[in-house]
Amino acid sequence: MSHSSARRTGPTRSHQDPSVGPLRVEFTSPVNLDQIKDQNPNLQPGGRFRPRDCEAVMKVAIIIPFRKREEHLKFWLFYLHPILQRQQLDYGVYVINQDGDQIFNRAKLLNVGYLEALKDYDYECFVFSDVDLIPMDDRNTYKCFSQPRHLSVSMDKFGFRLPYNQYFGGVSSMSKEQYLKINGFPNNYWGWGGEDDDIFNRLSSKGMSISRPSGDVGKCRMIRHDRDKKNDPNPQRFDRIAHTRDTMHKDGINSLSYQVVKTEKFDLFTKVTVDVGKP
Ligand code: UDH
Ligand code: NGS
Repeated sequence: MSHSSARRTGPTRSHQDPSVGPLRVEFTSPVNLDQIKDQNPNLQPGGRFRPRDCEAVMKVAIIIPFRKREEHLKFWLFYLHPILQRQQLDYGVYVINQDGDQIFNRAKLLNVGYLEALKDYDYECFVFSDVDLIPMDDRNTYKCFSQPRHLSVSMDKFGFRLPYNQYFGGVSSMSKEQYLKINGFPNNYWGWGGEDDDIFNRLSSKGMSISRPSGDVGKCRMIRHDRDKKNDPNPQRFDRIAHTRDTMHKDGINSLSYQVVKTEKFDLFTKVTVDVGKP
């Protein structure tokens, strides 16, 4: 089961290959939940896993902000469960589903995911992932590092490079300590854009730097989609990110309020449906 014993033999691999390296990722034929369940017999209810024959690398909660993206979630589960198991993580998958039809609030959902996952288990690391991003190399380990990690560094839609140096969107990870040091994430970015830049500002204001995999290992694909309803660009985002340092101590995990509507343990993930309110 050790990574070091794995050998890379070619540029492309199937996601089921036990060794590490580049993976073939495509979204042409749909996948179904029963098939994914059959292919992952070692999962525990709620989308939990821990390696049987060795001590896990880390206890990781994967938090996915979500609303009405069922097809994307199936691809995510199809690709990620085998990868996360090969990475020997003690992990759980939490889909944080925004209830109702108010404006979407990605960062607030991530805050909810942090707290709700901790009610389940003593997680030490949190990976925050958009539902439509799939890594193309399983050496991109979904764990935490001594500095906050940006994992989706080389996305197909940006021509496999960073769109800008401070970009922290898509998939990132933080230890509990790193997350608490910045008072979690902002709760008041309603609609699209800027919340990831606010998180970057929080980290840099606390003297942290961003750790990243190489461009090669950090390659990933985004499932193409149209703009969602109720997630139009937030006109306030530029003003907000200009003031992160002034607002971050009163807006974050210490000011988070929400109502859990229901928590469901499915075979492949735990779904927390939550009312996060409105602007
Ligand atoms: N998300 C949902 N449902 C929504 C909105 C967002 O699940 O209605 C989640 C999902 O995990 C998504 C993430 O929030 O991956 C980020 O939101 P986003 O997909 O809106 O951000 P992205 O940058 O798309 O991927 C922006 C609009 C792109 C329009 C492209 C037109 N060709
Ligand atoms: C920046 C946004 C980020 C966003 C990034 C990539 O401009 O939130 O583009 O967007 N920041 C602001 O708007 C202030 S993307 O090309 O993925 O749609 O993540």
